[in-house]
Amino acid sequence: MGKAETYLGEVLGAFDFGAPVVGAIRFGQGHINDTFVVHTQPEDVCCRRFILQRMSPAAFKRPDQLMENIIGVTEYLGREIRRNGGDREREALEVIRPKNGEPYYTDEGGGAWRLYPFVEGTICYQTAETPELFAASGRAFGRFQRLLQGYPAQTLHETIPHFHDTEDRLRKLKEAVAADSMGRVKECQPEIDFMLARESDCSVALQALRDGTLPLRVTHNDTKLNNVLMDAKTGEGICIIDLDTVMPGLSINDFGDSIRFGANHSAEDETDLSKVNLDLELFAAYTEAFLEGAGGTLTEKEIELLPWGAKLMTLECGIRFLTDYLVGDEYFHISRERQNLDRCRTQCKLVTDMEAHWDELCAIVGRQCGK
Ligand code: ADP
Ligand code: GN1
Ligand code: MG
Repeated sequence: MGKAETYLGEVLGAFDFGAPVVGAIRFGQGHINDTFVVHTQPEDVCCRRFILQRMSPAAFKRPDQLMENIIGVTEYLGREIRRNGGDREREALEVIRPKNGEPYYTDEGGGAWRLYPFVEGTICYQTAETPELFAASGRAFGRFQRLLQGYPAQTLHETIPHFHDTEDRLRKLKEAVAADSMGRVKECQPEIDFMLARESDCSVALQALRDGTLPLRVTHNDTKLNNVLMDAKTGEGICIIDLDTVMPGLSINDFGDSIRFGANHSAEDETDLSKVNLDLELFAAYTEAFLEGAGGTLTEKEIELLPWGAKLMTLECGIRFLTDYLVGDEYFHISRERQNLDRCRTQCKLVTDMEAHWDELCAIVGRQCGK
């Protein structure tokens, strides 16, 4: 399929931006899609920006189904936001169709591209600078789940099958270890052993789903801090983005993925592991705010299992980074060698920290439901 830049000219011509395009440059720090910001020059205002994305061909095999999900979810969110007196343009993404009227544009190399308005006056953070900021992201993700409570889950396509199937993720790791196609297993034995030692953990949430202890909901499934845009003035979480993985899932995973990424002060690929530590204050701030945003939609059992969401999402992400390293970095974008292994190591460190502070995590969550 080739580099996204090869097709940029063709793709820019396929959309009507309503004004001359001044330029398009790579944007953001997502690991999956090829994201560009497009600058245009209307006559009346100084500049109007758009987000143009080529959906990752490695991650998404059916862009048609993916975009059907996104259009369904963004239109539904738009109606809910308006009904609650919110600002639809800033609080939910809106798909802009190409000139051919399809939900997205397919370039000559087969790449699938979509367009959104750039949500102005917002900041996308990579680390939680303060507990207040992290709490604001938690409120936004909790609210997102509440707003989608009534969404017809059966109409959603599974954009990535087995996405948060931690048992399956471990199985794939074992296959990658057995194949050792890049000869990298020898470098990662401690990390492989770390994951294998936690095999029974991988079943905790899935088993709770299977036996009906946890309900299936419409969830975001990729709740990193950089997937919520924060209002530049008020610091509130304004718009949830990166809706590629909105699918039926578990609320504890949405909670947990945010904790994994945001409840520490280091980058996901930090190589100095002494800097990678779970911050209990951030954990507590997020927990309170997520539940406030969710506004009573979570059951007591879901709340009780929130620490498991945090541990499992971290473990699972570590397994995924490690698997991707072993197969030759096919899935997550990398900008340097061994980055996926470094990412895996931070996740192992965070899991270790969570295990060491398990009782405190449970106590923080327990306080939220009066236990
Ligand atoms: P990925 O799946 O690769 O993470 P995202 O959809 O999260 O792709 O987009 C990558 C980055 O682009 C985001 O982290 C954010 O910085 C920026 N971004 C995406 N959509 C918008 C938007 N509509 N307005 C402003 N910034 C956006
Ligand atoms: C990816 O797309 P992005 O960068 O927000 C990934 C998540 C991982 C995350 C790790 C569709 O998120 O599942 O947790 O990287 N998204 C997809 O940083 O696989
Ligand atoms: Mg993203």
